[in-house]
Amino acid sequence: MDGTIGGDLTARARAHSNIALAKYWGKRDATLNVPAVGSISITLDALHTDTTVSFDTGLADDELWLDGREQPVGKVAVVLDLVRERAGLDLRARVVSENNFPTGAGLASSASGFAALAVAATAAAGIEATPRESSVLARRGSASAARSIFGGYAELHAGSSPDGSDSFAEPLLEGEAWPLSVVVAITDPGPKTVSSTAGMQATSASSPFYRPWVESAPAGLDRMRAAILAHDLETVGELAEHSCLALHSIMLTTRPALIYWNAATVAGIHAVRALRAGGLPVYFTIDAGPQLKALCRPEDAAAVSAALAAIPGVAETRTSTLGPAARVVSKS
Ligand code: 2P0
Repeated sequence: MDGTIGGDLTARARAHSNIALAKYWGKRDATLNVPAVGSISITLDALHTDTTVSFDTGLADDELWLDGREQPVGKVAVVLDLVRERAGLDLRARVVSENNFPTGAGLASSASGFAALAVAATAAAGIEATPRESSVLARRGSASAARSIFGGYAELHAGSSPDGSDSFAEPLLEGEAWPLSVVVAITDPGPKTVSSTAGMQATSASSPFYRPWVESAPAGLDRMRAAILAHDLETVGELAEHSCLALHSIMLTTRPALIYWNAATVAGIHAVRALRAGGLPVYFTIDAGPQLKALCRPEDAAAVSAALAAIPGVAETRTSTLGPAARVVSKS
């Protein structure tokens, strides 16, 4: 490709958000964006990003339009540069991205966003990429995005190679093999005040519990993987809650403290535990934001949603089943 064919290097992709059941927080290599620990996630059908990438001779600089507003390009340029390098392409790109859910609020918009970007940019540049290559590419934008390349259950490996090439996600189990639901309770749709990247940098620099977190991660991943493959909701749920609370323990002991929860988040934790005490198998998880996600069987989702929606401060609930892999939806 010689970069002279403007106008027709356009592709649109859709990728879904994901929620980690075994969490990642902290980098092994900040420049290459390699996570310090592995993680295991589920991809959510109800939350997605649609991204169109157009490489265009008429552009002097890359542009990013997110939910209708122009934004600083940031790490989008890292992903575009890698694609340009592989394709031998010397054209700037316009990236137009839309989320069907609140952006930057702990609902993994960077995961779906960078996964959609990686897939759309590769297709727009006219090059082939295996899912593993797309996963590595998406990871350069946001580590959790490596997991959103896949549907169902996925695992992101921390890897050990200095160039980060063995830090990729791969499918663990198809969603259809073990359908679960997630009820998302949105307690504050506004963007978080401390980004995940800045927050985890502060945690690794200052929490006394960060090292034990990194050291205990492999054993937690082994247990979570086995429980998912055994379709054992009780164990998956117990491990997911523990991983979530361990994550928030290192956040709370960061200096200055990262307190992502609000009152409704805490009320949601108690509501989930009360439902469970009443016999419903439901488990919570919370990311870098105040939203609570409740994991349950599809047949219990309506009862879980009703209980969470009744909490003062819960603005909205959204119920999701497990979602598909990132994919190209159109190309010209
Ligand atoms: C996770 N989170 O495993 C953890 C749990 C939030 C809490 O991955 O710096 O947006 O872009 O790699 O992937 C959010 O962090 O951070 C995240 P970067 P990312 O889902």
